[in-house]
Amino acid sequence: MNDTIVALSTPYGESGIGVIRLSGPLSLDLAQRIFKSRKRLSDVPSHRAVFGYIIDPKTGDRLDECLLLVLRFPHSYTGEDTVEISVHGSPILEELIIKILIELGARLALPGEFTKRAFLNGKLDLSRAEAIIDIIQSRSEVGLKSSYIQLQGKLSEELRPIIDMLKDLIAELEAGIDFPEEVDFSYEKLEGKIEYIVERLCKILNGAYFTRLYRKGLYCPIVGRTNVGKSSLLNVLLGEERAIVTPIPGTTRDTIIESISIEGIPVTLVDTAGIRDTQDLVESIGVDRTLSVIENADIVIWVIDVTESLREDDLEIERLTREKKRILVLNKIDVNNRVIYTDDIRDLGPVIEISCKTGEGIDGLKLKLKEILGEVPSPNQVIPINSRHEALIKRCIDVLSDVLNGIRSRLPVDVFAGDIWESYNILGEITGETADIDIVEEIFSRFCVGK
Ligand SMILES: Nc1nc2c(ncn2[C@@H]2O[C@H](COP(=O)(O)OP(=O)(O)OP(=O)(O)O)[C@@H](O)[C@H]2O)c(=O)[nH]1
Ligand SMILES: [Mg+2]
Repeated sequence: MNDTIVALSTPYGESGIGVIRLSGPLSLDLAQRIFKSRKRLSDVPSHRAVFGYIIDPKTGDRLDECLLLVLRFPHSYTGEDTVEISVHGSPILEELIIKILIELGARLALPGEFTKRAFLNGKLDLSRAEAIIDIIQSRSEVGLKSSYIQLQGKLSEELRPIIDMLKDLIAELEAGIDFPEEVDFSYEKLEGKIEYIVERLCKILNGAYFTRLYRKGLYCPIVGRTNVGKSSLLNVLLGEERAIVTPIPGTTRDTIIESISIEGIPVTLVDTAGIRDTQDLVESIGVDRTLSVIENADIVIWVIDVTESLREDDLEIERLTREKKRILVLNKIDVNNRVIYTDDIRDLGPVIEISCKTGEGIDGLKLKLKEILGEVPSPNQVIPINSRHEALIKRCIDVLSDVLNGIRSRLPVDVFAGDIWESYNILGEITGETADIDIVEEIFSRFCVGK
């Protein structure tokens, strides 16, 4: 980390301003060589912006006017000397400045490298660094709030005392193994402590469902056989003519994805190709996609046409969605020749009657979705944990359950001491203190360049 990195930190393309960021020991020196102002940068205090000119160091030509911000070690985002140069947002100019800085000795930053340096310099732990990606990628206001709470370190705060307890336990057990006469050891006390830790971990795990809900929302495909009105339903829920609707069965061939918001939670609606046995190649690819969409669904909206009795294709959908939470939507209730009624299919799940043509029942369907969402707590009542953390905590609970079994069977301490070590290592992967370099690399590679 003793080199100096540079990247454009704003999106590439014409814009009001573009920010070029330098971080590392040579930041101020390199910036000084392309920058002219009344004051030398070495005399500018930290967190101060200076107005000046970008110059070409070879010719001395002025390239642009700019504002330059000096952030000195250790009080910067990365924990190193950092310079942020705000220039007019021209991609040609930004590229030229970066090229010159590289010629002078800087290196182009890798994706997420500024944040990785912040992590390696102890400015952030790993779970907080991950929160930064989530903030950048958030798709809803609640998702943003939940990610910000993670950035503030709520998960780390919850884990800290648990990790410390495990560390103390390990020290105690090791002392007990080495000097059995001097340490008074009790299975009961150890059991109590491990039970307490497992309980705390289970409580943290409860946050996973809601964190996912805040950040990703509900994934909610609209499925059914051809021509029942799936695309019509997508359009009414969105309030716009998004998908093509025709009386020809097999109109929708690809999945169409759109989002609506219910009580601030993003609900991703997916219009799918109607399921039927088909010889048409394009349509059959569409049908395959529908099957994988169903697999990932949180809730399935199963649309049934009330003007025709259930066919083999409908029964196929019933089988495919049986294990899922689903809402049965009886569509086309405006017509006279109705043959299916709620009582006929009540056993298959909650039923809502609608007409996409008149709009009848649509509010009822939205209410039903809300009901399925249930009481969603506000993000500050939930410990934010992403799927990586969730998997690690589950693994940790498994390992500690084995330890508990060992304790209850009164096995010798050295049999399960290793598992306690392992549980400590697993939790350390969340904060980063015991994370492998590969894991760290993988996490930071998900960032954009310049962050
Ligand atoms: N009367 C009546 N007709 C409807 C209603 N909803 C849809 N339709 C008609 O049913 C036909 C099929 O509608 P789509 O929305 O294209 O059906 P789909 O399920 O998306 O069909 P595929 O994409 O082919 O699987 C169209 O002619 C619609 O106008 C409704 O509530 N009442
Ligand atoms: Mg369709």
